[in-house]
Amino acid sequence: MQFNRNNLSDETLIELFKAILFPRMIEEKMLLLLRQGKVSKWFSGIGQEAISVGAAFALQPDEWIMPLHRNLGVFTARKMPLPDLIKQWQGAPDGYSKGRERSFHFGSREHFICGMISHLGPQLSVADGAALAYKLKKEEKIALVFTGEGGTSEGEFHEALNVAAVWDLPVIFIIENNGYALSTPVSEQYRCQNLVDRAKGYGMEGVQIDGNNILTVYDTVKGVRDYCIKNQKPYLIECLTFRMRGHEEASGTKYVPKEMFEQWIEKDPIKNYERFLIEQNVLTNIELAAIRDGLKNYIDQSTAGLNHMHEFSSPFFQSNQEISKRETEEVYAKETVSFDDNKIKFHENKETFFAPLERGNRFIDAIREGLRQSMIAHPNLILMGQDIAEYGGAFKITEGLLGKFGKERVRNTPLCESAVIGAALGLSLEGCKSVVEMQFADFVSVGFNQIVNNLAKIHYRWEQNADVVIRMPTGAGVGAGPFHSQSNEAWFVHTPGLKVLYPSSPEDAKGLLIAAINDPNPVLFFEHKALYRSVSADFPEEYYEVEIGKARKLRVGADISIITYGMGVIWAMEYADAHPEISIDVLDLRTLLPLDYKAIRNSVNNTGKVLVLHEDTLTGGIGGEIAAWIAQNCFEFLDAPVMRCASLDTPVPFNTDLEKNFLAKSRLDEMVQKLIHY
Ligand SMILES: Cc1ncc(C[n+]2csc(CCOP(=O)(O)OP(=O)(O)O)c2C)c(N)n1
Ligand SMILES: [Mg+2]
Repeated sequence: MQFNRNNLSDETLIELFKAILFPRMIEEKMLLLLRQGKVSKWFSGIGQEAISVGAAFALQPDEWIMPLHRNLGVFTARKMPLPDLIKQWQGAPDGYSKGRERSFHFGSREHFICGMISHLGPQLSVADGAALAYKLKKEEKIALVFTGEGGTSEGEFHEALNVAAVWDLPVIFIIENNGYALSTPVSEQYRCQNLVDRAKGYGMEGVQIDGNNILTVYDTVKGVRDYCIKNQKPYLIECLTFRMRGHEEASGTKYVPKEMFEQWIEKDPIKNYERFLIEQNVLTNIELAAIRDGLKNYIDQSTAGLNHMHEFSSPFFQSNQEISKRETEEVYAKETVSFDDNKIKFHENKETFFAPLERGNRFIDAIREGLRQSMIAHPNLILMGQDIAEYGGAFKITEGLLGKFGKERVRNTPLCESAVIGAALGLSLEGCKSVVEMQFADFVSVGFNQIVNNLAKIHYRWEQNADVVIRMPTGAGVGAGPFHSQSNEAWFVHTPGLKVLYPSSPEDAKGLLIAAINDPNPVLFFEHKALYRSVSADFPEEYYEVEIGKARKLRVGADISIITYGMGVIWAMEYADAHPEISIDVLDLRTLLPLDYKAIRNSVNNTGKVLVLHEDTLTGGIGGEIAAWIAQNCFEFLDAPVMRCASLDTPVPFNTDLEKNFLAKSRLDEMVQKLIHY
């Protein structure tokens, strides 16, 4: 192995040596602790340390790194105290993730390390977002993200590299090509000669390097960092290396030919570097031994007297109730990460803030106005979506915003929902808010993983908020067929960590959208397409919030309650107007997660007969949840079973007659009559 010290001082060479040796020695100790049941299983980075350490050293300490499961060297290079890391590996309640996450699946704002989710690829897009924030704030920084060669087969790799290239983002993508993805060798993973060849296809530069040579890694990443900052471009680095242990500790390596180990042990990143330092007289054998002893002592001290993993006598755990209360509360963020207002400039004078509306009082105008005022209120708010800039979006909601706020903040995106939602999370790391427009709510399925696994869980896992609103033009009744008509709110209501809003009037649409943007948590904001231009009603001009989690009583009645939301509200009110002989209590939920149980109880109490109405299909719809809650909590008020009126359990049909039959509205009268006559 050829080492080139360039003009690195002896001190730097020695510092790098200590930094590469440290994770190796920690892992050797971890093997013992694992056998004693004192730490959990992890993914070994033995043999690959030069990449984690070399890359982390080439960055400034306040530049975000998105590591993966094999990157202990990143955590140690960022100087996370070993005793704290050990608590994390023990699942201790006072560890980085408070016992909520496994080995390396956590992050730390203090160390600018963004924790991975198990799905691997999503990290790549999050790095895009952090890099976008640097770019918008004109900071001379890059984000750096790791992937294994297996992870390069994920769609997210393609999406994230493409977005980084199209948006000229200063982000470094590092592939750690270690020969295997679990048991799958590279020959069963990809067909191109070298993974770095893909850089060209994305329109970015790339280089393949020896990932076991720490000086090569350090020097390359340093140079590439300068390039990315100067040219405002991304870069792909493929590091060739080898995984010297099983996929996960204790999972075996039977599938790896013995010769491979023999070949790669010769290329061990530490032994070779050590030899080089001795040959160059940078270190003597005595000094080397002293470094080892020093690290060993520190590791021994940090691990002395550890409990068995299951033996916490923790002051944190008092009663089940207290644990549950804290656990559920901490799923959501209370505050947003602070942001320096001066970094992204206003494109509109604040005086125009309360300028009178020019654009009428339709549902669509209310949403646009909510967006416009929020863009002024938050200079750190970025809008992203397909065709939202010049074109104004598929429904023209964002029309005119580009002219007021500029192309940096009103961003057309390539066709890649997952990368854009991941990038939105990356923006949050740097204190930026974002609103992502789905062209149709149906298309959120290809960004689903980022929402339900990354955005939704991140605050619970390591206290980072995801300050993202996802706008969802939803619903049927417009003859648009199975993939432009779905109601998919129930997918998200089932996911702790999200908030789900679904207004039915212009006033609520504007106020709830503003509240959603002000809220530091990820919010799914459903907008029924058929309401955009069909519903008009005055809404306040000022910048106001409608409180999240509060239902609205639209009509007080004594015979039956209709509990509903979205288009269901329009149907219920029409029905009530057309049937003055029935005294109907109508409750518009407005927020589906969290539900307003107090308002629901009130309505049940008024009538004793409840119909839950929604456009979504019946099975697994929110109606089931509400009905179950009422049965359990309001049984004494009930004079009839809780009934549900929902759309047919089929995809949404295209033909207008079929669609009419599909929709819940076609069964509303039947269900009301059934309930009344029960
Ligand atoms: C979406 C997804 N599919 C499958 C897995 C299971 N899995 C975890 S790590 C891994 C192999 C990853 O290989 P590679 O990207 O080469 O990284 P390495 O483990 O070699 O460092 C697999 C299949 C996963 N975590 N996520
Ligand atoms: Mg691999």
